[in-house]
Amino acid sequence: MKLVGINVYNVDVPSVHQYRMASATVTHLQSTIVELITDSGLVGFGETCPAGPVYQPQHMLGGRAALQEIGPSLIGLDPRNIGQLNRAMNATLNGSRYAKAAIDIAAWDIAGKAYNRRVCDLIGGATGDTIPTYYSITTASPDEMAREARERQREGYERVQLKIGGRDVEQDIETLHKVKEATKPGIRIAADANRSLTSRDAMFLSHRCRDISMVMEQPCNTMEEIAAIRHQLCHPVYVDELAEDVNSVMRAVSGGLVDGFGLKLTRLGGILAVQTARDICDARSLPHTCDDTWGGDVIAAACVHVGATVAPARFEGSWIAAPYIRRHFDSENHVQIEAGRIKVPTGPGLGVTPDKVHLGSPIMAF
Ligand code: 0XW
Ligand code: MG
Repeated sequence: MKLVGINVYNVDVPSVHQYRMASATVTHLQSTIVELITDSGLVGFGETCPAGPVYQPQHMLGGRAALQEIGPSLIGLDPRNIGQLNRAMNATLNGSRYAKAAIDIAAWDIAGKAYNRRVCDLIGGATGDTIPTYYSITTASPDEMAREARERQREGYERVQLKIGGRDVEQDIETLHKVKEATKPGIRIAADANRSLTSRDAMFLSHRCRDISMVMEQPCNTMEEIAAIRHQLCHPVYVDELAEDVNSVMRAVSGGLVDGFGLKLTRLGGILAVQTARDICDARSLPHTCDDTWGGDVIAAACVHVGATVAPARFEGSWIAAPYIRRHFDSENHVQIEAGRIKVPTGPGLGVTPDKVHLGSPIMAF
């Protein structure tokens, strides 16, 4: 089987309402969908959708420029040989893993269809028919955030992530206490500062919330700041934005700098790379999520397939953007949440196919 063409599409992703984090606010984004076309008639889809240009260094136009650079070098390769495909991408362009990830995901989709297996079956096997997700509560007043946490727990979510930072730390401390009061025991809480806290405020917050069982996600901007205060905090520390690739995951783990991760598929480089990170976490009993920054059904399906292969005891869930955006790309088999869980797609490959009407004409073709 050979790749005979690649189409790249722009798909609008309007938000239900503003999603506010300390580092950035997400409203209307444009996702990038990649379609790999083979001489066998099989096609595969991948997606990459950075959460705006500020959340992390990756951004929409950068991803498209990288695809322009990589695309032509892949024609003629067998997309089922995903190792070779990744090596070819790396030989053509240094970095830009988030663009390469869209190709990698589309290649897994083709491999699954070619072998008549779901992606999760090719990468370790699924732990069940559904997997947990978590709800990410956007920055708002302490009362609003507590009310939202209570509602989501009622709906069935077992984990909430609260966006903190970017404001007076007293408000975040009040929020976390109110969330604890408003929810029943059993809910897992992540306080995600998205890089924004000073080491001073991270320490104030952790000490004033010491009775709250929660994890502190990406409290500060750099690994050095996190390392400096880590042992003065009362809470486990998870790294998200700084888990940039397999090597940074290895460095954080071997340096004893983290208690868990928010693993993002496209940031790490796709399904091949995130599997390695999953296995490193497994070897050190480190909990982690398997999600991405934003996007539609294609990237959501990829996250769910990888999430379905993580040991349940260490799995913190796959976050997907579905509750925050206005449209599904696949009107028939879209990825959706019910009572805090997501059904693992059942069709071969990713098990989702974006509707032609949403794709329009390609913005790039090779
Ligand atoms: C909750 N997320 C997965 C969605 C946004 O991209 C932010 C992100 C996070 O955990 O930082
Ligand atoms: Mg995070």
